[in-house]
Amino acid sequence: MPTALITGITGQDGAYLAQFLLGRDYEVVGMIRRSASADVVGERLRWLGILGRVRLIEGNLIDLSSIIRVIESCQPDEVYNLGAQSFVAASWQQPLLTGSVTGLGAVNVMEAVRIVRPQARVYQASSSEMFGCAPSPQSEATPFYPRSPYGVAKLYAHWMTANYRESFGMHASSGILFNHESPLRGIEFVTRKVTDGVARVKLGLARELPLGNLDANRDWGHARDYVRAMWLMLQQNEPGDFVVATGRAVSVREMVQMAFSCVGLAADEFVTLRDDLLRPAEVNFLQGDASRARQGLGWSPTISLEDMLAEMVEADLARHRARAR
Ligand code: NDP
Ligand code: GDR
Repeated sequence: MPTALITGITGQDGAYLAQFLLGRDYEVVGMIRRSASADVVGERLRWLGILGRVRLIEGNLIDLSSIIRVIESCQPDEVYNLGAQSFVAASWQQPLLTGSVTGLGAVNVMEAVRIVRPQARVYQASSSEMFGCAPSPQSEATPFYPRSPYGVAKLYAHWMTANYRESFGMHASSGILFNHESPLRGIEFVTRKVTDGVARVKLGLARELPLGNLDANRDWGHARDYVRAMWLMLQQNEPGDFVVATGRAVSVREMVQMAFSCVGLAADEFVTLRDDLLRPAEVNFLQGDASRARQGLGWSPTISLEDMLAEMVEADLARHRARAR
């Protein structure tokens, strides 16, 4: 039975990846950071019904010795580094923390693997934010131009992944994933904020939904599809970099309209614009070209944006109804 170590297992992707790997008979180990609120750790794993099936070990991305201990303890065959300060807007408020966790944290993981378990295959969670304002469609060949402290930190981690691959012969791959969402998406990200807002409005719990820039375009996919691509990268004989995207760009405005239409309401009646939700620098247009992943990994997305938003709205309606009981 192969063993996989996931950093960031308590996040959206970590939870879906754990579920995916359990379905393939992996032993799944998750590194979690110590919390004073231990009772809420693992909410997403609980939601998927797999909390009791994964082994959780404490460690922190900014503490190399803790990662070394985690790897010594579980001797993983595959390491998925999904842990990060991943909220772009917060990266201007906490640029140093973002650099430490999202950038240097990835190097700590690679150092720990190099020292303890160099034969393990490593996945680094890179991001379309690294493209920033580079022209679309963006592929592995597109020059990077990050626009946020988060994007810059991810770009550092991305190049360090390539550097460990080239310097030490490690099987280290970088997945350049475009936005992917699900009912387990953090409430601060725009799709989930919107589907939660739609549910509140529908149930009479709110009368408006404040948003920032509606003109940005994103290439949105479903996290369930995207964790499959992560795994596929580590099953290849050779490591590499892969863009993972749907190839369809949709504006925030259109996405909001789609989400409200799921409950038969018109977005214009509820959306308000708030300047304090605008970012110091914006990424205007992301649209990925995932040809390499399609050809090299045999990967393609299976869930449309419309179906995903419907699933998310349903889940948020159910959450609010359950709370009201
Ligand atoms: P989440 O924000 O949902 O999860 C982040 C995870 O990182 C959480 O488990 C969090 O733990 C953990 N974490 C944060 N800081 C530390 C730390 N210092 N030490 C250990 N763990 C830490 O992110 P997603 O699941 O959405 O994304 C997974 C990865 O993929 C991230 O690296 C993200 O940047 C990247 N990515 C995501 C995309 C997306 O659209 N979702 C697209 C491209 C890349 P805790 O629960 O304790 O906060
Ligand atoms: P992003 O996702 O920054 O692309 O990063 P987010 O959902 O936060 O923003 C997408 C776009 O929506 C606009 N927007 C708003 N965003 C938020 N969060 N809240 C609002 O109220 C709002 N109004 C408009 C934003 O300005 C932006 O243009 C996500 C994260 O998961 C990263 O970790 C990941 O690397 C990238 O996707 C790919």
